[in-house]
Amino acid sequence: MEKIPFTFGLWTVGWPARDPFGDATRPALDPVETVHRLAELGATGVTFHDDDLIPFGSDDAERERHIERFRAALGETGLIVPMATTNLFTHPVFKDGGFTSNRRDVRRYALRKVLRNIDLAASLGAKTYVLWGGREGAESDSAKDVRAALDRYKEGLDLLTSYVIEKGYDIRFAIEPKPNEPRGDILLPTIGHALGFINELEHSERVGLNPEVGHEQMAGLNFMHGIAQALWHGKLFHIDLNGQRGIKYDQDLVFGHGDLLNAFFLVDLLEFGGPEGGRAYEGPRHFDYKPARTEDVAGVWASAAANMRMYTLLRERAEAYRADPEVQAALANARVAELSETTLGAGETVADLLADKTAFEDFDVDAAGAEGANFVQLTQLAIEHLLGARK
Ligand code: DIG
Ligand code: MN
Ligand code: MN
Repeated sequence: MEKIPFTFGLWTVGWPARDPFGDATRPALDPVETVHRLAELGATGVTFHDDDLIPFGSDDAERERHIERFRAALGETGLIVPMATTNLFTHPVFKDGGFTSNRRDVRRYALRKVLRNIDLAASLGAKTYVLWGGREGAESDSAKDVRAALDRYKEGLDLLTSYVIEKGYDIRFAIEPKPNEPRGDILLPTIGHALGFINELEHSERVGLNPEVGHEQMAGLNFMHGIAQALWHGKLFHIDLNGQRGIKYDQDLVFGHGDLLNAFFLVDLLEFGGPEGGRAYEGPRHFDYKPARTEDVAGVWASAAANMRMYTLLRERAEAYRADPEVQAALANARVAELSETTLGAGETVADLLADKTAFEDFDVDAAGAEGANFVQLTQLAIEHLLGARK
């Protein structure tokens, strides 16, 4: 089997576990050490926010030193940088957002900060640039003119896409939706909102999605369904994998440590949902998670390994599920493949449909309504594979 392209953000394993209610429980991690440790664990790439790599406020000489150390570590390990992003959420200047701050001067500063990191991302070979608008939002409905905010968001995206096109960068942008936290209400809160917004952009072909498991689940949504729709639109440019246990604060758990069954069907979709049963998504399997605040540094690396193990085990289980003759029979019983048949036959017109008495006048709705759908058996079989009760 080809190597699964697992990637991690520097900020994930490097989280010192400071939260709104407590101090850090772990020391800061040197990005160079992270690169080496992730390579040892089997990751193929690493991602970063500008400030993860270059401390905010560094002068040019310090900036270059941090970048050169990072490049050297990449060279020594062979790790790649598929994605980069910008921190537009930590410094107080962004307390009302970056692209959609009410303050014009802050919006201009935010765009400059992104443009600078896009240049670095391009020099490192990144193909995807993520935009998580964690501070783009409001707590007070009177404080943010949402239509004006969307105008500014569009203005920002149109500027950035025009910039990468003019520079000839092989970079696409991926919006990462999230419904709330740290803002009371974040703009572009779900995959659906972001898809609608992308349609209005000048270079919409350069803008897609970076959905995160827990963020859709914080909104009570089915993440696998969201990914399926993102794929249907051709807009799954990247993905943030982690775990979430219900509608609560953003837990950023290890992948699969939340809704395990949905994680199973997500991996099944990504790995086997494509043409001829191949991959539906070829991009990085990127983990954006937080090692629990309770863990020490050894626990951090164990949790990083756990993400990859969870994905790999779920891939194995999904492969066995699809190969199981009983599953295949249950899928046929549930008429799952029939949904892929067009409702009208080739060349059939509305007139033909109107003339077809079996479609309406002679259709036995009671018999159809009485027929069992046989769906529960599919879930049972999936869980039995997950539990190792079936091979
Ligand atoms: C949080 O889920 C966000 C930030 O960590 C980052 O901007 C983005 C990158 O995947 N995810
Ligand atoms: Mn998250
Ligand atoms: Mn994320």
